[in-house]
Amino acid sequence: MPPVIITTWKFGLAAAHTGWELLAQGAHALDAIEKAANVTELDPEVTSVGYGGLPNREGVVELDAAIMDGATHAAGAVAALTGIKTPISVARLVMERTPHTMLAGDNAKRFALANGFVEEDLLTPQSLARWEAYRRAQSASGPDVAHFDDLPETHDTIGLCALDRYGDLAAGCTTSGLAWKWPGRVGDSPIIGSGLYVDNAVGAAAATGHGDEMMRACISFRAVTLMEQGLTPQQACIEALRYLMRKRPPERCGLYGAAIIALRRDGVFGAAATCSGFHAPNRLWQWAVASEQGVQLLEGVYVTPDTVLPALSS
Ligand code: SD4
Repeated sequence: MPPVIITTWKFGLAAAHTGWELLAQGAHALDAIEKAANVTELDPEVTSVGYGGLPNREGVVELDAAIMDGATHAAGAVAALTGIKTPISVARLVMERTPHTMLAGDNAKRFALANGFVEEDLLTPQSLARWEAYRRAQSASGPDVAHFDDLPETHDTIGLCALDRYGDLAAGCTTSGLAWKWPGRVGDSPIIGSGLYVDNAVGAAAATGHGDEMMRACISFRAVTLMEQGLTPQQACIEALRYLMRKRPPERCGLYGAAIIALRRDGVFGAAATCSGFHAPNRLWQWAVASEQGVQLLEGVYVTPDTVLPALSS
């Protein structure tokens, strides 16, 4: 089986590259997902994931992450984790060393520290300066920032799906969530079925965007289920978003961005995003693919509730 890894966003290129190198050397999909996600988590320039991620409204970086193994259907997640740079690796240990699927908050940190992780300051000078600017704007203009999607680079998750040479799939998701979120807010990313889902017999999916909307529609589970019903990965991504927009129409619920990537067990992949939130020149829906054909950055497709499904071609 020729391996392939897909990731959300342009900043996922480096992760895709690392994941692909591991897969090409014979790594299992689960290991490729974790190590690839770590690349983004540790990059201080990525302001929406791991170290350097923008904090909550009180200036605390709270991280959500999850990982899921197609071979065993096991999953692990952490929510509102503070002080640990690589939350997806903690999520993996939740999967492997506890009888549970998710640990949250201070007790997730206690678990991480007990398992050898080191507590570190996740704020960079840049993310601290942006939080201070947000605070100044708040005191000047009023109580709340309602439209997260209006703000550049205030959120974006790296979601990843991989297929290894043994025919096994895995998926991962890691994020600092929405900048300036309420303390304790948990988004879609660590929720199995929302931020990610994988069924080795079908395929994998991972999501990014406004989690408070997306988690109401379990869109990763939906995309995998749609593939199971015979839709292509591209069709499944489009249809999962059309479902979300039927239930939560942007004109009624406010503009929000939502995007999803999907990888079928035979290596065919697809992706889609809502127009609202993800099509402005400074906010294109881009995603990365790494395979034997090299590492590519792709854009689109953009979906509205009226989008017609493309013909079933692969
Ligand atoms: C969240 N889904 O916490 C994440 C953020 C994100 O593009 O992916 N934004 O809601």
